[in-house]
Amino acid sequence: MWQKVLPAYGFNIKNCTVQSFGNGLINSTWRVITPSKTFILQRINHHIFKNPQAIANNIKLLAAYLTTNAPGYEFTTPVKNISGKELEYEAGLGYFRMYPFVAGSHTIDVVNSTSQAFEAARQFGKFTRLLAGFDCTKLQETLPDFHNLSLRYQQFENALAVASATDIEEAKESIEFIKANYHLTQIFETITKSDAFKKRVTHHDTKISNILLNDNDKGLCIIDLDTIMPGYFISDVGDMIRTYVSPVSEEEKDFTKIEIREDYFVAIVQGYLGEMQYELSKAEIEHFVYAGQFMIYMQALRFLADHLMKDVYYGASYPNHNLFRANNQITLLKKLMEKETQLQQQVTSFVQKALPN
Ligand code: GN1
Ligand code: MG
Repeated sequence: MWQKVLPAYGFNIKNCTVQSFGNGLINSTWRVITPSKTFILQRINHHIFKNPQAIANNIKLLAAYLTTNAPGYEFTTPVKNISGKELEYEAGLGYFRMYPFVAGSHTIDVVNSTSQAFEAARQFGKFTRLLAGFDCTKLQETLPDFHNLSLRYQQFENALAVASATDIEEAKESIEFIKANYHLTQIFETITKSDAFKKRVTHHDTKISNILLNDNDKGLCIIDLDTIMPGYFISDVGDMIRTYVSPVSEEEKDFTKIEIREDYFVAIVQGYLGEMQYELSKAEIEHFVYAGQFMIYMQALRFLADHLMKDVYYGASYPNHNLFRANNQITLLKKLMEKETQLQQQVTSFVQKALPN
């Protein structure tokens, strides 16, 4: 489909090499090598992002603020097509945008050193910190209620109401676990009502592949800016805990490989709080480990609901794929809960050490 899109940017497809890039579940991404420069082309899944223009507007506002208030900060913005637009619409194919490829950068799919976890956490923390003075209510919600756990729980219940009896029977234990841990949703509800929890500019997809690293594995900048919206810090910290702390991803079917690596957790604390400690309230810092529980629980119930709804959202490449993913996340959540006290203690000691005497 990129064959139809490249001419809109003035490229002759005969001179371009195009490779599929990354492994996101929602959007499609390609690397486009032209004789002069390399680009990243992405198709926005507009069944999910129903208002692609909102993404483009948000990025423009943030880029303008950062250019003035944080000159030198690397923030990748889309290139314009030949009609001067950042968003390219192709009838029948949907919306696309193209980013310049940052020279000397690479991405990784799996965190395999604490320093990578630190670098990523620092970049996501720095991003929110640099935008602390930006009025986040100016941003549009590119995915309304994306991390609204109450609504996600409701969707899970709706899925249960329409699922087949066989599917429910097969997923019985997983369903019971989600229901038994409903208190995690209630904590979220308390957060949304509390003045101690602030909405800030939040990335909402802090997986490691959304960080560009340089040749020495130092963080360069954040990418995948579609879900940047006002949000709570628990979304960003939570998805880092969810995806960096275990040596295996949500795709792993051998759950004995799922582990909580405390040193990786500490790397997230150091990287993120090194930037954000003085922005966060005491109550927010006390919910650092909860952030991980919140995101893992929400991901588990989203996978489970999708399984019960016949994989309409995430798709599946083998039978029960989303049930496996849900159970993987449930295993991770159980292991995180076992270590809650000792991990939160790591947060407390970091904060105490960092406080000026
Ligand atoms: C989706 O497409 P990708 O991989 O960036 C999902 C995230 C999930 C993730 C799980 C818009 O992200 O919320 O955490 O899959 N994004 C959307 O792998 O639903
Ligand atoms: Mg994404």
